[in-house]
Amino acid sequence: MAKAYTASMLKVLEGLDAVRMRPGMYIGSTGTRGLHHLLWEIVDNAIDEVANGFARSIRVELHKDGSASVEDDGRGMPVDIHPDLGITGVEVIFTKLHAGGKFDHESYNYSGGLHGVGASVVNALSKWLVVDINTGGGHYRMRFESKYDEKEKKITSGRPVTSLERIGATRRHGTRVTFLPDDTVFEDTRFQADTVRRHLRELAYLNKGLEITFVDEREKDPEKQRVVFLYEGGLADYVKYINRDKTPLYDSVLMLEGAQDDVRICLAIQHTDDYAENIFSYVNNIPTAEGGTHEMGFKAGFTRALNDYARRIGALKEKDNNLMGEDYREGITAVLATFVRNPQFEGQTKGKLGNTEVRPAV
Ligand code: 28G
Repeated sequence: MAKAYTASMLKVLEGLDAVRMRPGMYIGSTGTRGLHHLLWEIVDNAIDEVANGFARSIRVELHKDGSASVEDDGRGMPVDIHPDLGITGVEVIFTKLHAGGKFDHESYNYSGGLHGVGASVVNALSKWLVVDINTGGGHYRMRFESKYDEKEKKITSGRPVTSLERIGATRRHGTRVTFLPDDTVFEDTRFQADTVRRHLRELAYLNKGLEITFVDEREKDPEKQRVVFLYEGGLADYVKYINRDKTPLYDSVLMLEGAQDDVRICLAIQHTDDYAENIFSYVNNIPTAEGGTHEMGFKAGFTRALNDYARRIGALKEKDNNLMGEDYREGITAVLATFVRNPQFEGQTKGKLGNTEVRPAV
């Protein structure tokens, strides 16, 4: 048992070294996009905990030493021993490569192609990473480091340098991850406040009711240090935000939500006096700028619904041809968010997914 454990663990840790050898394969680039991708990766995990119905709020902090923290108020990563691997769930999460990277050929690729590679990739590309877990019973901490190994004559990535230590009692629950991106991997390790703010605002719009607090401890102006994003109107608020300097043709924002099988969709629409159409679509919180079947389905359904309506109220007579989609979309601002349940959540019924809700305007 001990021997098998050591062997399998060695293999796992070699995986982290492979990430450092070809970072671009896992996070796209070692430029500023790749750097921020580390942060999005951890934020995505926190959002999953929210989407699954276990957490309500997220906090993102940028620290003066260049590190970043992400915190959720969910269940806390599993601190018990994984039956097959013989290590704690926490250690599995930070040392085992997960689906999403090209490492795993079975896994899907989103438009960005790189989301969901997992916390282990962030660990591998950080100088150090600390995870704090509150289970409702105890406060646990574990630390990982990447450093030059004299014996191996290379950098060993993301190695545990402590065990998962119980450092106190608590009634709180949640996970907090703090990491320092490695300056030997990234061209520039400075997180950009504007980029982070924009991304977090977008996520708050896409996930109605999710509270995201952003704190930039490097910011000198105390007014700009802290901001909370929380949109009870979700995509309707997003559309209002996009139309803030335009002239809407009516006050309300049409909002549609529905779910079937493993897909949940959310849609918000408001027309303006513009000529151009402005459609933003997403799958699992990732922008799909090139469109896709979700956007095509929306357009086809919207055209049909309005033609049907036009006939019903007599605006189109029997002899008239249907109008074209472009006619109905002139000046439209629409945001379409599609959520597809990942296979890993098969059998899971609790949470936001699966709650079908269709309701009219705000
Ligand atoms: C703060 C920064 C990012 C997370 C959890 C909670 C659980 C978890 C995370 O499980 C996946 C689950 C069991 C195999 C799950 C806790 C079940 C029971 C969790 C995060 C797969 C790992 N108790 N919170 N992962 N296991 N927050 N925030 O990463 O089946 S990750």
